[in-house]
Amino acid sequence: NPIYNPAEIEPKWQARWEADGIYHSDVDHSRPKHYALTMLPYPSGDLHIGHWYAMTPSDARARFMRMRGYNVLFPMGFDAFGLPAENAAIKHNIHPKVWTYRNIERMRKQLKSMGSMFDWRREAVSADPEYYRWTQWFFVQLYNHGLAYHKMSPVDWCPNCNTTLAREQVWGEDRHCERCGTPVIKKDLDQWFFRTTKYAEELLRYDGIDWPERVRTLQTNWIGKSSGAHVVFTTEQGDPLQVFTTRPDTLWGVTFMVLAPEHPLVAKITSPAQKAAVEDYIQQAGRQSDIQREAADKEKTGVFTGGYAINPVNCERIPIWIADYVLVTYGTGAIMAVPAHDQRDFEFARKFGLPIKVVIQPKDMEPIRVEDLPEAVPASGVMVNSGILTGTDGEAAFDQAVAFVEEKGVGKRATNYRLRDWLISRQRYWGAPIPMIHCPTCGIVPVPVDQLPVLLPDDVEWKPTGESPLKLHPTWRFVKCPVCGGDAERDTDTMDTFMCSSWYHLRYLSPHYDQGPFDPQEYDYWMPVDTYTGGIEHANMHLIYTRFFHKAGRDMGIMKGNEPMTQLRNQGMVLGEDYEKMSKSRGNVISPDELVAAYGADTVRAYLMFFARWDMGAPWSSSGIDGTSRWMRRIWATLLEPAGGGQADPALIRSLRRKLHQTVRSVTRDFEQFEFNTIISALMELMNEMTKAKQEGAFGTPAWKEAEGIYLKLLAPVAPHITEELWQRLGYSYSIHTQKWPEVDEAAAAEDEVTLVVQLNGKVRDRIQVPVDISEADAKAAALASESIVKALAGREPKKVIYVPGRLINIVG
Ligand code: ANZ
Ligand code: ZN
Repeated sequence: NPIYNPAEIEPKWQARWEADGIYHSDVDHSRPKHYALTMLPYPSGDLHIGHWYAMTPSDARARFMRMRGYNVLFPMGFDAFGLPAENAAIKHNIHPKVWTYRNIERMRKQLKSMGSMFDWRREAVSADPEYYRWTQWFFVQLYNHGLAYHKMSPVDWCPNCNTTLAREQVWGEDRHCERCGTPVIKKDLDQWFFRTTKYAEELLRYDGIDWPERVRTLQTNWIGKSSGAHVVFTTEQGDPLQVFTTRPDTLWGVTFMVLAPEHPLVAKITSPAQKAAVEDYIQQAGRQSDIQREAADKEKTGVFTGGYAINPVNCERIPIWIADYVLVTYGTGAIMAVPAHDQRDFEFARKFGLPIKVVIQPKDMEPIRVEDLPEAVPASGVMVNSGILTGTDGEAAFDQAVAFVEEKGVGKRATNYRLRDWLISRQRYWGAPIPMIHCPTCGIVPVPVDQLPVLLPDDVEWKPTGESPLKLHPTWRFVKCPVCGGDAERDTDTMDTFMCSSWYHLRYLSPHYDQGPFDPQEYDYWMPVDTYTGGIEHANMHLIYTRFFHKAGRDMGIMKGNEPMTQLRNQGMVLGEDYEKMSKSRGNVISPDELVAAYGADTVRAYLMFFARWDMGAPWSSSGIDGTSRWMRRIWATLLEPAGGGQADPALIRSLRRKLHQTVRSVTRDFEQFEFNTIISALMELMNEMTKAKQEGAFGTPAWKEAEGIYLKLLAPVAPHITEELWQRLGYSYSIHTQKWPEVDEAAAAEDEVTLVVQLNGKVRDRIQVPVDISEADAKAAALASESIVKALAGREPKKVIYVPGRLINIVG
């Protein structure tokens, strides 16, 4: 008998499938379409077990959808630009391009070793000029539509990576760089931004998309919408000083104002006597992070500016302070302080001896004595000491306050978002060059689209100088202005790589198309993405950027529909065996290559689907994989090794077929619902049942042949190689992967017996097992024979027996 040897059959079938192109996503117009997308990897060098954990079930599900009769597009590519390549260049003196493409080569091989059904003709690599030509093209479109703009702004700067970092790339209390751990500093630079904030409101709506609640909540919090009002105070120098407040109803309780230390009016309002203290404080605040500054438990600090403002609702003269708990990046960077009702303002007032004025009397509290207040008073109740608002409460007070300031022309209703515009510029080499030209005469001019791509030069030196290596290139940046023909310079920054990954799902549609970013016909057929799978850690950046990108594309007439991805599902994380996150530095990384060499890809795939709930993840455990491996060998032997038989007890056949069709039902449902571990356990159970049936003579019967065929089809998406091999050895025609998914035979799947509830006068007394097709008379007789009924009736005749078929019998007695 042949033995199961994955090392032999896996490469054999992979080569055959590739040669035959059985996974090409061709379109048969009689079938519905399914675009299954899994997040593309960064070519860091090696595929790790986390990639397999994410991708195997996605692959299995795409295969399942194909067998279910869909035209399936399941592409793969590489998010190939980015810092690690450049850091490797500096460290190992290797060109980022060489490093990146070498890694891609290696990872592509690994991906193929999984036996995945990726259609490699659709591969897209974001660092290919034919790809980034269109990334640049999108940039120009956004610019032409007013969605990209240039401005000087302070940025977080990593002095080690020599680059700006997005807010999300700065981590921890000490504000370190996400990639290298170096503390981040502030720097002023000319930068490109995309107007993501224009879409803040629309991004809060998730109409028609099936995305996990958790992701929507993360996005909603990230966008951070607050409703309130802008109110304009006036400084004594006569400058308007606008604040954003969510509580305009507390305007009569304002006793001071606080500006962020970086606020532009600070210098002007500061009195000569306070100048030294103010400047000192600004210095000190600049060294801290927004997170540190916002921390609720932080001891309040601040300095009086010596300046005053006038409160527009009651003309009171109030002092202006600066303090680091007010952030320059939020709202207007200035607040009206209401210490009686805002805890941070309360602490500040107590610390610096500033007045506190109660303007809201909560309904369930004694009249408040300010001197005794231990903390801010909850800001809900009836307005007091508030001019025209006095006596009003709740929302009415809010609305009246807004109406009042609007009428006086000193404020209006306003909505504020935490979301910032997307900072695109990176002062690095290995990215898509920003296709803009700076002309001393014409200003900023986009590179004409017929001159795209602006190619990255190969001959650069990446010394960590703090400047973009493109700036140091002897010739690259010097160009003629496309408008006036005069001497001009290229923008020497490259784009944030999140720009590349915001539209890769579109490049897959036609990766070599050269009339646009994608072939519109392919777009019309395949888009939107039907199922997107990947990590929840992308909830805030990639998944917001890609939605923004799609909506902007729609408004520019390039894309269609409101959302790029209809359904999103997130996998959990595989931790190290030690319950820690897997990382090279911890030395707890599990290499899929070694596992494949030891067990074969099919076993690794099945085990990854089995050992944890896919959406939860779990610490890796090597011990369980042997069980999965034994199961594979058992399948091989049970289906292949001949046995006597050909005749079996009809009851045995009946129960084999019942189990078989119940498994078809549960596996189908579980694939639909992304519940992969239960697919494996159901298939293991069915194999147990089949092994038993084989021992009892079922081998070779029609029911056995049915079970054998269906078993292989159910397993095919999980373990593509062994199923193809057995399919062939058992004499079926190639390929199992183009077979139709099995249908449930409902009659076969039905249970033989049902449980009837037996009641006496409406109270449950017993439950009995009866054949499904029992007659009414037999059912009643069985109920009356129940021990507890016999006892309860004690010989009496029941008055009436009511039978609800398949459910219950009620005895009235
Ligand atoms: C007066 C007031 C009274 C406030 C009260 C709150 C409660 P969210 O909900 O997060 O949007 N604020 C405004 N800009 C700020 C900034 N740049 N840095 C720190 N705090 C800022 O919070 C809005 C509230 O946070 C605003 O409403 C303002 O304080 C403060 F009983 O104004 B409020
Ligand atoms: Zn010019």
